[in-house]
Amino acid sequence: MSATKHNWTKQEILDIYNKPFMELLYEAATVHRKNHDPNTVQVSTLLSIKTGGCSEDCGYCPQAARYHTDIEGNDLMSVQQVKAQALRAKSTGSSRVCMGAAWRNVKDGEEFDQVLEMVRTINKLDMEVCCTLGMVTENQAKRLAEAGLYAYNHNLDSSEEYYKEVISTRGYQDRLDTIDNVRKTNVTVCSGGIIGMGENIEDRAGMLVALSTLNPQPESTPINALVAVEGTPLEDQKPVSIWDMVRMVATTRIVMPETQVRLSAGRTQMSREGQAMCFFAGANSIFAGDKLLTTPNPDVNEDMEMFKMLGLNPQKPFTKKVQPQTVEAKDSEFEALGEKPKWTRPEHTIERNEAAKAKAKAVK
Ligand code: SAM
Ligand code: DTB
Ligand code: SF4
Repeated sequence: MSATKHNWTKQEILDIYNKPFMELLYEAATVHRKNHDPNTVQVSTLLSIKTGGCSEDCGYCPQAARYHTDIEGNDLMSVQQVKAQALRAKSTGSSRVCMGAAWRNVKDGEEFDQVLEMVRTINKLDMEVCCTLGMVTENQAKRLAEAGLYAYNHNLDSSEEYYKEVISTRGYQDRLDTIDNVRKTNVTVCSGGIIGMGENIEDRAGMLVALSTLNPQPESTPINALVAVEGTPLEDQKPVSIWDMVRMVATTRIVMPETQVRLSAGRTQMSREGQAMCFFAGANSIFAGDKLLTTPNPDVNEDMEMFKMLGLNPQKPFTKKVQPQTVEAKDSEFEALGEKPKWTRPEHTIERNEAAKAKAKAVK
């Protein structure tokens, strides 16, 4: 039986986060070694299968249609394009492809059918397939599972309190409900968040309470440092310090001993020494490839050089869980229900989101 603790309180987490740095690092590294091979790091490649034009108002996101950013939008990629990119990722040592779509939620129809075909195609390449498509219903999660999805990424992003300062077009409970829907299948849950959005340490601890009290805890947890993109409401946020990043990674490792902690967005701002501290503190996954979804990421060759220098090895696919079976579309036991789920729209006013929207209108 797992001894993982599921009743972390905010105070307990704050006490860990605020420990003297060396104590924190030592404790996190000890937990890490007990639960993982410290020289193995899982490598995922992101693929933005549908870029930009999103209806949501997420204050951090360059893909929200209402802000003026200079990203290039794209309709849904073809299955063949996705297959070519997945093969490329595999050849550079990635074990997982994570397909992201700038959608509020999944809608049944041709586009979702195409995504299901992408999942089947990548699973047949013997790579782990992850999707991040916004909110999903139980039936949609089951269809993804049946196609061979390995993981679903759906971030809580911050504490419930601070979430309201960043997004007004959906609520925290929608995110938790989606995670619940994914949990009704054998797809693993990937959920984490962003630091550097102007939140305080209590918010960081609050997010970790929400994640660590899920039972089971997420199988992977991305910790993103905000990439402050011009035109978004958070464009003026100062880069998060490496010390905060290490503290966040270490605390995540301690409260979620078995999760794969992913050092996610923001690595272009980090030195190799900084990243090495994160790996020591328990990070054991990265996004590789010169692009995240729309913003830059370190070059793959540089990452592989860093791995060599640190003696790290990329994790093989399906190390933590067996490969799911793919059921072909014609043999599916689920049909598109065409549901109209009631995901919320709180629509409260967030001043900086309104200001960024007004600025975008003036430019257009
Ligand atoms: N549309 C889907 C959704 O929001 O769930 C999936 C894609 S969305 C881009 C996935 C995640 O990327 C967000 O939850 C957020 O954690 C992260 N993200 C987006 N923009 C970011 C930024 N500028 N800096 C850091 N992380 C970011
Ligand atoms: C996650 O937590 N981070 C990734 C992935 N999950 C989908 C996305 C980071 C996006 C950074 C901003 C961009 O490139 O658009
Ligand atoms: Fe849309 Fe996702 Fe970006 Fe929010 S984070 S604006 S839902 S793509």
